[in-house]
Amino acid sequence: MAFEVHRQHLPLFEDDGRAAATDDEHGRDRHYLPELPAEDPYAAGHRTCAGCGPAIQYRWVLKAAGGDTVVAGPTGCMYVANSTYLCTPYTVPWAHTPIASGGSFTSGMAAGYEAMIRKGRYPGPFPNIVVMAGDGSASDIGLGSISGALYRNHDALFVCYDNECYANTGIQVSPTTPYAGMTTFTPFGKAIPEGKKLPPKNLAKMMAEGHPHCYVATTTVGYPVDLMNKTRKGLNHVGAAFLHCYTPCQKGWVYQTSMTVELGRRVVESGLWAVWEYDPEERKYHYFHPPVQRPVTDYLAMQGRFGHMLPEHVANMQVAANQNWQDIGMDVPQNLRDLEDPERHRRLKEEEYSMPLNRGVGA
Ligand SMILES: Cc1ncc(C[n+]2csc(CCOP(=O)(O)OP(=O)(O)O)c2C)c(N)n1
Ligand code: SF4
Ligand SMILES: [Mg+2]
Repeated sequence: MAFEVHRQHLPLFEDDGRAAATDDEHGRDRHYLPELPAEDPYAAGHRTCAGCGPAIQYRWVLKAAGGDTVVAGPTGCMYVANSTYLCTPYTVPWAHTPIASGGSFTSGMAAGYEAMIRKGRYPGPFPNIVVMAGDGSASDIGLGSISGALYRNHDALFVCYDNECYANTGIQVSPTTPYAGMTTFTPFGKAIPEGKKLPPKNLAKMMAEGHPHCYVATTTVGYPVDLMNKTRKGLNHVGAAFLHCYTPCQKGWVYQTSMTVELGRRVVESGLWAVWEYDPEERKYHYFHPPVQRPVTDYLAMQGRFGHMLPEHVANMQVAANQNWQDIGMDVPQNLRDLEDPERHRRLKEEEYSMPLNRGVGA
């Protein structure tokens, strides 16, 4: 006899456009949060760095998923820093997988729960099944296994927490490291002054285009309600879902620890990260259009990993950002077009250097 598999339905949090607000000018609360569940399946007491973006993402995703959840984590910071011997922050079942097998392990969990429920060996309902893999795992070493799981359409949420490097082994370059991002494998020097020459891999678009039956979305830790609602939509979707989340790495990117959430907004406002959702029913992308468009320097200047960039590198980055604005259907304002010219950056730098040094001390 086969038993029916009952699936959970998680209600969405009220958003009301406030998650998209970028400043208080519009009378909206910049870091608005609705009533959240009290449960915290990723509790305090882990050993990630202060300001760790992936830890913030883990907390919001698991808060949104709730107590009836099972989690897997491939090797990376979020495995190592969260599983010191005899100590774990999880209040829900969690398992480590090798870095290459986040997709296959999670497929097995989803198929296993389905089979056990059908045979009457697990009382159900079908739990929320989540795997959260780093960018090194999801976009590189474990890409094949996640793609396989999406292709076979296992009912689980596959998340890539993207800190744009192989952080855990010493901040090495990964396919999602941005152009000019300095890592221990892409140091800047005479031969390659920009550090990294290649642009980042567009992982989420690969996943959406290659697996059009899946729910696919991107988000950042700068938009907590968006992150939690996309987690819930991915879990409510019957079948495979993929969520790509921008998560700053304080140690690897070298910025002030309190700026993680701010970076999650600025990367979007500077056109370097698009927030969107792909709806498999309509087969359409829905792009978020931020109300503010900034020069890329507003974002780059906050991080030590970009401190070596020369005017021509900054201009290249602005060209890429302007292309991204067009790709999501937004106009490029003239001031951002002007910043495609390296000369403009050279002059701005000279003006900055020619200012009196004691201007900030009452002169
Ligand atoms: C097959 C394999 N190659 C290399 C490693 C070494 N390794 C452990 S963690 C890690 C970094 C993973 O990077 P990412 O997935 O981006 O997670 P992060 O550390 O950035 O959180 C690497 C390379 C490994 N465990 N297995
Ligand atoms: S190295 Fe980066 S990703 Fe790893 S725990 Fe520290 S801040 Fe988080
Ligand atoms: Mg990483």
